Amino acid sequence: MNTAQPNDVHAAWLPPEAFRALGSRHTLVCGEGALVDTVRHETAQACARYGGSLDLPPPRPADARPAAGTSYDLVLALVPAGLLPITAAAVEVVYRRRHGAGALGEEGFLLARHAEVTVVLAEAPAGLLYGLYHLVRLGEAAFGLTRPMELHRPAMRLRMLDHWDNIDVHPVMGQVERGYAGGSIFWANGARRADLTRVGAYGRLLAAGGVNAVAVNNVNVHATEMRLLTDRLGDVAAIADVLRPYGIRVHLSVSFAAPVALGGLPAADPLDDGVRAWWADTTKRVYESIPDFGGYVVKADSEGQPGPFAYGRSHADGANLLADALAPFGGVVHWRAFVYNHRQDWRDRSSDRARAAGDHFAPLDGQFRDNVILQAKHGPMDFQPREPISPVIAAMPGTRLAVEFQVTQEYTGQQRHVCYLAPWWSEVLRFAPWGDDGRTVADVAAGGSAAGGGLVAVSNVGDDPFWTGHPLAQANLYAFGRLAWDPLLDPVAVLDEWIELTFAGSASGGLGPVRRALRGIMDDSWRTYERYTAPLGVGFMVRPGHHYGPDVDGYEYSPWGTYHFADRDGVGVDRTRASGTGFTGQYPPPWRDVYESVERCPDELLLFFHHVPYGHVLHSGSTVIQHIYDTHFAGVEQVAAMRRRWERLADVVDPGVHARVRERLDEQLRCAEEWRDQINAYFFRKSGVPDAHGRRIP
Ligand code: GCW
Repeated sequence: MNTAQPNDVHAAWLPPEAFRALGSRHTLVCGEGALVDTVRHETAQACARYGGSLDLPPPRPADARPAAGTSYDLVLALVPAGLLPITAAAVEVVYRRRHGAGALGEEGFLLARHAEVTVVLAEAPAGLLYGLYHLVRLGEAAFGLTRPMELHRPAMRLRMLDHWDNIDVHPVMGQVERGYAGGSIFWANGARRADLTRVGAYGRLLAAGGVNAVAVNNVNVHATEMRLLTDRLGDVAAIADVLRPYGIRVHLSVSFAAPVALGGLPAADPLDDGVRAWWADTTKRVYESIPDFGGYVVKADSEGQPGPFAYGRSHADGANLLADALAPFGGVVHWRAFVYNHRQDWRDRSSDRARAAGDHFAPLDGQFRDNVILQAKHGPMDFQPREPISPVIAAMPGTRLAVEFQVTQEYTGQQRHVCYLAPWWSEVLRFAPWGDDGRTVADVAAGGSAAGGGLVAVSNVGDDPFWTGHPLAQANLYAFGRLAWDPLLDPVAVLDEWIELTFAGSASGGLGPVRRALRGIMDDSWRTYERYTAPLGVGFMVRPGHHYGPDVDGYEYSPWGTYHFADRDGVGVDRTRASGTGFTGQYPPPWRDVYESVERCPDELLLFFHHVPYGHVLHSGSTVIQHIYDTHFAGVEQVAAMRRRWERLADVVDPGVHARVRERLDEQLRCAEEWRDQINAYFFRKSGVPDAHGRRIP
């Protein structure tokens, strides 16, 4: 195993310096298994660099008494173990008395400081690995004088990244669909990469953030990629081998039509015995070569992908077919709820893309097998910078639900713009669909007494030397894992963690100036992005196809169902029950009534739910038209300020990183000005209402 970075790659959030505190200690690691070996390996490397030492205790009988007289600074131990030194044994006794065995679960760990020794205990190997990376995050603070005992367990069992990576370069979408960081780390030019060092380094980064599952290919499954399930399965197994030491399971996107395309069957009808046998047999083979395979991801009857509708069957029939094939091996199927008609008639005002997932899936609640996870995008449309939550999340109490985010910045600046998304995700995760006293979106994804579906996100990495194109976009990948582990974390604190880990030791003059500058640039960057793009939740004013930059009417007369309905009098989509598409009725109370009411609807979602005149007065006191002008002028000024802040770090951070971010900020400013001018000009021309402050609108 090699935890070294490939030479041509920047270290992201685990540079060697992040291991200084750990590496200068005298450490004992107790336990067996591949993930414990990873812990040893990480510790040994850190010690080699920073002068500490690592003890590998010889196996002792289970009834051995605690070893006295040892002087470790740090003990990382899988319990129960009979060989703990006396300090760690004492911590174990307290833990058992307080919590009882099993409280840490498969992935949890405990951190304590006792008699000047830092102790990390876990009951399963993955827990020890997460404990190690937690220590790295804490740095010297892990070795402070006192620390109360802390117990850490992930809120979500499944914390997963989907890759929209293709094996063959797709003529329109390229190697990575919606990828903004170069080619795929898994695939290049029609084949698996021979050198998977980069994949190992990726697995390590993900483990340090808390991610434990990765789907290695695009949900739009094309002909070559389809064969990963059968004759190219060896490629998936090779990737699984490299990710396994980091506690990451591999999942595969499969085509619903595979029995036809790969198996030569006449149809893929989910109720056909031959089709069921084909999936059962094919899945058995997958587990023969990858015993810890995670499962399948399916996009069916969506944007041209095949699905059960072709056979007059429901999505429950389709999902259960695959679930039954996976069940004997403990696998799951992630069945995506992103199903809508992309051949809509824009003249038909009654159809509404926002309704689609709810209309298709809510009636199927209770019909899915236990190992089906219905994967719903967090909003009803498509990863816009502002949407309400998808009502599907609140409509299916009898179904395991996963919430899907988009780390890759398709609609949020494509990794040319700084847009730290964790505050947005945090808002979504904390949202309480049944009102303030009820469960949150995070609670739904985590599951109650039954297992939840967890969190999934579309990854943003590629073979770019900075991993994510925009070096600051790494923070989104890190934050996704952290929020999936603990959705209540403060996104600003997570950003701080990322800054500490990433720039540890490499910033001349200490971390203070870097932290201040990055906080100033990133904390509010999602809201800044929102300000200079489509206003008040209306969404989709982007250029069709590639989705970068402004085009107010780009999708206005298109079949994709993405409209704003601006005319000379007003703008917005009437989704009320009273006079519109009725979408508000998909929410439970209180939101069905809050969103229904033009008075009560939150400003930031007003145009998502209502068509209002330009003179409509917002809660903020501003009119809609003046709000549009003001936010667009302000957004651009904020980007200019970001750029000035970054300039001040010119001699402070790595020159390569500095140059790359500067180049991106230049583009962000150019593009934000373009957005401002197009949006302002468009609405000025439509409405004829001048800016109250007389600023220039072209
Ligand atoms: O956001 C849209 C993208 C498609 C993507 C689709 C999906 C993988 O524009 O490129 O396809 O969502 O989520 O399936």
